[in-house]
Amino acid sequence: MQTREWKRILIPYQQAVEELKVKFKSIRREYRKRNDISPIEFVTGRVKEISSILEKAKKFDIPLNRIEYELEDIAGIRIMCQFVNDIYKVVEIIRNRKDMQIMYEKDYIFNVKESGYRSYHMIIKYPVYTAFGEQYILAELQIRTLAMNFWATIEHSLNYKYKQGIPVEIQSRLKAAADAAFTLDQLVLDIKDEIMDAQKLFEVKSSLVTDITNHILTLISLGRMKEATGFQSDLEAIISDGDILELATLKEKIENAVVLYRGKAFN
Ligand code: 0O2
Ligand code: 0O2
Repeated sequence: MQTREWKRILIPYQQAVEELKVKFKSIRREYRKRNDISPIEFVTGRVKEISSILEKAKKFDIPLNRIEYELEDIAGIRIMCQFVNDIYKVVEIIRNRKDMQIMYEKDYIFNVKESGYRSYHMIIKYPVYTAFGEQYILAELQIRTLAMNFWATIEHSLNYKYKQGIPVEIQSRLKAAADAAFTLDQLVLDIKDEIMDAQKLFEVKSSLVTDITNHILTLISLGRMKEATGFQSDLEAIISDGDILELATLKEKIENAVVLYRGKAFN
């Protein structure tokens, strides 16, 4: 097959990866907008390189005209989570969607691979609307924690270096590193509530500061420079020494001031 032909075949996969990235990033954004903690930390995606497609097809004896039906990870999405139980929350979110049809799932967290690899895989069938009509493609979703991702990234590079196979001695060290990464996941799960409280506090604080700053700008636009400057210095003082309650009180005060001066401006 010529490169031009490959490029044509890969178009719907590229589109699927872009669309799926947007969809999963939107879930994260929505949680954040609601001042809630997202089970999704970050999302990446890629279309498999032509050379890797050919290599995998050869390894599994897939004829070129069957690649689109039998190679499930030409379109690949990776969803990273902070905590192991977030992975299962993301799985539930995906199971409840109507725009992705799950073909099958592989839980490499319960069924750890020989190498030490852990992740949750979902193979989905996804509709893509191209210029020439609707087409269904297969995509692989890999859902994992930050620690699992760290390990898999390192192991992947070593696999690349040792084309003939990673030496046994390094393999057993890698296995130990995978178990250490999983122990880390378990340890942070034990203090998850503490971590989430701290993150939530941070989210609430930054949202209050954004609101107050926007109100200060409104006061300036209403010509209330003196009041705006007063609120600005109150805000700076609270940011350096105050707490969240003081921020909430300041927000209420400035909201009242905006209502008052807006009323005066329009009367
Ligand atoms: P933001 O503002 O950083 O959240 P893209 O095409 O750029 O949307 P791509 O090319 O698929 O995404 O993947 P890329 O560039 O590897 O990373 C995708 C997103 O994941 C980027 O965020 C990265 O910042 C983020 N990312 C990658 N590695 C890490 C990591 O180790 N930790 C964290 N927290 N984030 C990471 P965005 O989407 O550009 O936006
Ligand atoms: P790439 O470069 O990441 O795309 P396999 O039997 O592993 O060859 P299979 O049966 O199609 O492949 O599916 P499986 O086992 O679910 O693995 C699919 C993908 O999961 C792999 O794609 C990797 O991305 C990841 N993966 C699976 N096992 C390991 C592992 O031991 N280490 C790391 N780092 N990643 C793994 P590709 O095509 O192998 O590679």
